[in-house]
Amino acid sequence: MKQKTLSQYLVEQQRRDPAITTEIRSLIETVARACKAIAHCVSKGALGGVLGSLESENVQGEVQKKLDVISNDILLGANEWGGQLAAMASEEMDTIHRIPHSYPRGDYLLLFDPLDGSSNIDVNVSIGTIFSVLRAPLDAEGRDIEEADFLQPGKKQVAAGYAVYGPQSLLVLTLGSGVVGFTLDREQGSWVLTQADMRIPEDTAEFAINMSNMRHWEPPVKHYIDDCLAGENGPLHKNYNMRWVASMVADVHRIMTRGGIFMYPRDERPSGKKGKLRLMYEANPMSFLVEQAGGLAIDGDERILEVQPTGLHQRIGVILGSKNEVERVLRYHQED
Ligand code: P6P
Repeated sequence: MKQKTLSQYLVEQQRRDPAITTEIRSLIETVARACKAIAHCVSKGALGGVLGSLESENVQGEVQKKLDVISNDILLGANEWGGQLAAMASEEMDTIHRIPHSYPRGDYLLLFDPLDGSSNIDVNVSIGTIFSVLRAPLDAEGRDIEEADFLQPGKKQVAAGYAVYGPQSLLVLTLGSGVVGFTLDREQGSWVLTQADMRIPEDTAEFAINMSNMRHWEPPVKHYIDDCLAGENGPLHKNYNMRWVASMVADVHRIMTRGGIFMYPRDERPSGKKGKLRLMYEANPMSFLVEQAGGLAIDGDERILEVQPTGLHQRIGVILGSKNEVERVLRYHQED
């Protein structure tokens, strides 16, 4: 059967939905091309001199890995000249990156975690890129883009996606009408459509959480996990399995593929009050994808996509995945 490439898929989507502008189509193609370049760098590992850490720290106070900076530079370089964007924001950059005046300025804002799961780079465990597309505010015409222009709730996203650099390199994408998956054909150098309509099963018996943080969790999370561990004789009447890759893209992709619930909840430590994951370029894009695939994403109290951001790098508790299981955890938060 003739393979459908990302470009062909996007042209067909544009024909079906005029909201998918040529700017959006070419922006997604550019990001996908950048992810191909990152996948190539990642796959070289020690042979490419890309492993290990730098002396520098990012805005999160985390030691930067060489590949963090390489991936960030690839995304900046690929996306700044095309005319689709007004500005970019990244986990790896303290402030926003405005499009230089030497290039045409477009209507969209691109946010990304260029290489998520950095702690796994040096041990050859799947890592990935997460990206989110917003429309620049109409009142931004004729003035410089400011950080505040990025602070839009996740429900305003125009598109979102992630690439997973693992046994296969995959690209998972939503333009607001469902979720599709592509596999990188390394011989052709193209992203080929391999999952035409990704749907998350509404029920699950598999949870993903870093159990070493248990003593810091809020009571509803402790209560829920205790009930999962109680198994078929416990209040949830089923035996649960556990997974934790410590790469959000890998854990979320598993859930997009076979269901499950992913939890990086806020915790009671002052540092962990709002959680570890970042709202704008991790939680929001992943929540958009999960809900487009029939799942649900909350911070413990409300849908993540409804949260009004207050800072570009703000953190948030994340509980997402199979709809009925996330609704169960929401009830624990409401009743405890
Ligand atoms: P921990 C990776 O650094 C990351 O931001 C997410 O990809 C992942 O889900 C989480 O942190 C893992 O955190 O505390 O288990 O190492």
